[in-house]
Amino acid sequence: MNKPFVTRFKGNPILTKDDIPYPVATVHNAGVTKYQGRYIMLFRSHLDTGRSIIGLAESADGFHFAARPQPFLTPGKEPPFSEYEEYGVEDPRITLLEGVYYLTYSAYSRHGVRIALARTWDFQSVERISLITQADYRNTVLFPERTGGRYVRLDRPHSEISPWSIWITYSPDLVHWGDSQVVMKPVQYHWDEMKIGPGAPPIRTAKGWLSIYHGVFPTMAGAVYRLGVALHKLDDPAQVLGVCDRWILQPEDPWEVTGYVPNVVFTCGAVPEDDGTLKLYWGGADKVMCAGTAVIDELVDACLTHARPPA
Ligand code: BMA
Repeated sequence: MNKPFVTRFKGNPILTKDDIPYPVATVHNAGVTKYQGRYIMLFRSHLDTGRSIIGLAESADGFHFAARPQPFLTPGKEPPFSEYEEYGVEDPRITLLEGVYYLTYSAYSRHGVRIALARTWDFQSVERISLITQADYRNTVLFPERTGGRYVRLDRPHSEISPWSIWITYSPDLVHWGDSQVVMKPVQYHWDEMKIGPGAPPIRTAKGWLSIYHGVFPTMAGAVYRLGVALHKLDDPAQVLGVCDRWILQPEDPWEVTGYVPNVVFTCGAVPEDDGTLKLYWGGADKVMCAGTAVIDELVDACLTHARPPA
């Protein structure tokens, strides 16, 4: 048996709807970062209407989280956000970039799903900046640094013609985005053959940007969501140096196998630590939040030594 890449925290799930002081049906797909030495988790919750909002939980150790009494981000009330967030806000990612914490999240409405950008300095107040994609996009992660003077993101447009793939897009100002190109595609009859999407915002390592992504496999019992890793070139992240052939995490625990949507592990965030490990966070079956640890060098080496073609 292959050695697992991710060691699950023994206290999983780390956050569930029972821990939330307001009524929610789920707690899942959270972005996580460190702020003033503490861990901040922005988690998605379904309401009983089926629409989603974003809450905030805090932790000293990255495993034991306490939720704030009020949600952090609910559908915007001012144009243009009021129209495009009418059906909810989902799957937040957090990137610390030039001293500001930026959030990218899915904005749902009758017009489809697109990505909104917001920022906070203190996780007390949050300021919406712009809607930064058209419909239909999900899973957009900002790199924590500029490349060649430009801001960079990985994103995942929908397509009727091609399996949904990972793209890269650039911006001079975080608002206007372009120069898109596809960088990674699902591989046929492979664990990620149906579709892939960016997961956690990329992490800088000595050998490249580590990207933890999700890949989906269709089965007769529905889709299975797993996590994989890819490495992008530091000074040109459009170049994928390697994609690990194996997944690094698949649904195994009971709360990953059954829940709101069965057989899902889905990440929106990972926190690198000074000791060379990272804390990985994932939603289990779209219902609870889970955590685990991995050794960054092992993930990087897996991209380079067990590589499958990126596209
Ligand atoms: C995707 C998104 C995610 C979700 C996943 C599994 O399409 O909706 O938010 O976790 O499906 O249901």
